[in-house]
Amino acid sequence: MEATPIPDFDAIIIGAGLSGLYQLYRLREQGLKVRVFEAGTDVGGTWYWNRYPGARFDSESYSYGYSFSKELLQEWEWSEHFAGQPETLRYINYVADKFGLRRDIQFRSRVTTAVYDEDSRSWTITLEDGSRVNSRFLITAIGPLSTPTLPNIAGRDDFKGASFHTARWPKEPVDFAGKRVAVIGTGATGIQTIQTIAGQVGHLTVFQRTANWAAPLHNGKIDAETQAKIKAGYPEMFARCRETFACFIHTTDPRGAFEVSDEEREANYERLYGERGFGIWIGNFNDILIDRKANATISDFVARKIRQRVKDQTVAEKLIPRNHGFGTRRLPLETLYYEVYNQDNVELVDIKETPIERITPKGIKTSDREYEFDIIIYATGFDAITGSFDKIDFRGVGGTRLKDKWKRGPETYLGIMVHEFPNMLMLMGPHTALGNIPRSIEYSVDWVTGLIEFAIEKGLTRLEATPDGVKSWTDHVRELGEGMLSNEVDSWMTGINSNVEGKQTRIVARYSGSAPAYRARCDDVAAKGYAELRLS
Ligand code: NA7
Repeated sequence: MEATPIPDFDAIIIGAGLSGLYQLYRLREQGLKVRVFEAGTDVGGTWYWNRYPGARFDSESYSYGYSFSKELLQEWEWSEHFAGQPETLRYINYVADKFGLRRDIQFRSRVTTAVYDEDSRSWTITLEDGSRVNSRFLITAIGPLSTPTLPNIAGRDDFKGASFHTARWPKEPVDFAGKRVAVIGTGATGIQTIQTIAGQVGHLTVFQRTANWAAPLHNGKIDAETQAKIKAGYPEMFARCRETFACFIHTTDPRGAFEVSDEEREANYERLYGERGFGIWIGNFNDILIDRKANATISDFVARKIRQRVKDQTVAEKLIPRNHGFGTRRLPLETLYYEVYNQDNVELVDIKETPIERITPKGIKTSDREYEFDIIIYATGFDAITGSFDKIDFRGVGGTRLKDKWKRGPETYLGIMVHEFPNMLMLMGPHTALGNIPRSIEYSVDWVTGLIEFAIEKGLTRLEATPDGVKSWTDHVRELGEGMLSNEVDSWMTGINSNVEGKQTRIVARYSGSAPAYRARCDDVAAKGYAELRLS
């Protein structure tokens, strides 16, 4: 009989972003042989790729960093309440250097296929250059928003000027001075880009298909006194993040919007509109995201703010969303975004009124006229959550393709495992709690590490989710989504991407229960010796 080959590695991790780096750190701590494969030329994932002007946190910096190392927490100083991308990338590099992570990361290495072999109970991955590597465990750390999509508009390649997708921004600075610039897309990315470049360009034209609700970020520098308080208060702050619904520092108001008087409600909205960060979204009344009438009160409040901030009322009306309520899509946070439209050199084109017909060599042609540009910026988002899985050909038991298995939407066990894909573990895959993402990452990585440790201790070489386990988790995730207004709206959170074939039907791609409930469920599985899994 032929000897079963010994895998090259105990674990392969795909991706050197926040998830992949921490997973590498934890598995190395266990003494395992691990290799990370990363498509980019350096660490950082989302923060490596998204170098567009104005890219920045919407979570408070200090609540976003890793919490696993006390030393790191004390050494690193965030300069702003919401750090910009360059600072965040510096931070991630600092972490990689401090813990010597780079030596186990292979850069410029895009994984194209991952195939499970039953005989050796291992995964073989193939890289773009054709090389192959084999491992017992395969961990995907490929990010929920990492496959950018360009708009499906005819003539994109005809444009003679410069064009960029925000998530593939060049490392060299782009000079906007005196340039005629177009931005297509007004999601969180488009809004950050627009407000940042509006003061640098010659002329800016924003092509908006759907207006999005946005609220002020209220960023600011962190002074020495606040810095000291932050450092002293880390344990309490992380404890708080563990208790809140989505791991942010903001706690949902226990009251409903109609449990207070009209004056009190208005005063509360006014206070939240004036406070830093996601409070107006996540720290608001407990029914604004589930009750239409409650939601209408905050939507009406923010609409009034837009009308006050934008001078031309025709433009203001175009910027007020009509097809969804406040907070039912991911809320962009802004800094003087609405005021941009008071500038003489900025124009808003509503492409529902005058649709884009094509990109031309000179610019963009709508049903109304042709606009000429030097630069076109595509802030058109991502093939979210499942998109990065679709790009790798994952083959499980008997050659089963993950893409086929998930044709009608993802089916997972705890968002971490898939039936017929033994020893494959997903970080921030579909059906997990996202929220303040590094908090969710640290939990998932610790859970996955615990499972691998358990397997090694018990001499187990095959871990698989059962069909029952997958069905019950997938049903649970669907049930949790019922009644959430966000699940009745088209957005990346409901798996919609107008530019990707087959992504026009809403799916439940995210776990929308509370993070503490998610952790309690996963902790229980671990405490019971992972008995819900098929182990051998
Ligand atoms: P989003 O939020 O998906 O926004 C993409 C934007 O691009 C949105 O305004 C889209 O309009 C617009 N878009 C997409 N395709 C087209 C075409 N073909 N024509 C015109 N306009 C188009 O992506 P972001 O990058 O802003 O943010 C993603 C997440 O990253 C964000 O939520 C944060 O969590 C970080 P639509 O609304 O679909 O009509």
